[in-house]
Amino acid sequence: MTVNVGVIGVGMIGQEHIRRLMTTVPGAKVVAVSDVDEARAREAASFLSGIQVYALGEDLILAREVEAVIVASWGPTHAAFVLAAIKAGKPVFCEKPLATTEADCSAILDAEAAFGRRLVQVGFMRRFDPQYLAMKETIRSGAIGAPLIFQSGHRNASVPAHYTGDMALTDTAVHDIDIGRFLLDDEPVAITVRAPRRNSRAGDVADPLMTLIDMRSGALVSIETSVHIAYGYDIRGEVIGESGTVSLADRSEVVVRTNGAFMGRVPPDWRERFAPAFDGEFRAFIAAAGEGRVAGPSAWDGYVATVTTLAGVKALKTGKRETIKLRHRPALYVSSPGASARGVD
Ligand code: ISE
Repeated sequence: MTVNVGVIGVGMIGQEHIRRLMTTVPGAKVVAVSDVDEARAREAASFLSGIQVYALGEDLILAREVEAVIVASWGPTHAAFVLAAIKAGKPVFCEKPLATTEADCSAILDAEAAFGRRLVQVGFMRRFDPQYLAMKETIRSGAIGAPLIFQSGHRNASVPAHYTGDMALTDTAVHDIDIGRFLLDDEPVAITVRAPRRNSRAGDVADPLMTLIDMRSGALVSIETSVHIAYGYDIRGEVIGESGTVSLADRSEVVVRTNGAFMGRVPPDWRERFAPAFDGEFRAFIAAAGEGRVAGPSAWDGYVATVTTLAGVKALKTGKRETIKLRHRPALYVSSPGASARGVD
């Protein structure tokens, strides 16, 4: 069975998703595209056959040939497209952030609840990464005892020109926040953010940052973001438990020994590092959409991530520990991280 997909937003990530859907995801066919820049949409469509181009994302969502929607447009536009897809009863994959305000995230939760079942998958691809899944399985097995601390390191060699201000929280640490909830099966209750001496490459970007999140169980999540670190794209992670630790292993195809030293390879960017995770999230989306449902990270996960990053932006400004107040979790999302005994509302 083939799922006909419409893609809204054909910038770098949108084009990457189109390529993946057409080449590596079984059962997916991109049939429509839309972009705020119509010429760019036409150009993206010209590489594929039989694609409809829509000037408006709303029209793409309503188009008869479109069975599932991918939202990869500019963050502030996400909420309106996701709400329109829910209204149309179509499964929708939304890149992070789900929405840029708490009110818009909440409106999406309400719309899904009113529809009666989940239709939204959020693009937190790390949940499909084999290394993080192995960490999760180790914690679940009890091998390291109860998890007490998750230390995450998120390093980008560089970031694009449109990356400004506090995006290290809203665009970068947002992934660590989500994977921290997933690994610890816990919810955030407060956040503190400290900015040390700035990287001289960083311009007006707050970089690096150290973020500390208190979780409901009392566990701590610490996140180091360094987004101008030049040497490569490096994702670190370790969970410290009561009787052991589990960490992401360094992975390199080769180890080179020369001149009294040894070296491995660091990927240049997230496209390479998380390729298997992106494959996994779209396989899951298309397989579920083929059955008229969705799986993977939910609108609740998108909501918690946005509320947490917004509290982080405030904490960076105030220098204080800011409380994170989550709304009551609707029944639709009981299987989300934090819904266990420890995290129940
Ligand atoms: C980018 O938007 C991503 O999602 C990448 O995973 C992250 O590493 C990068 O910092 C973000 O800008």
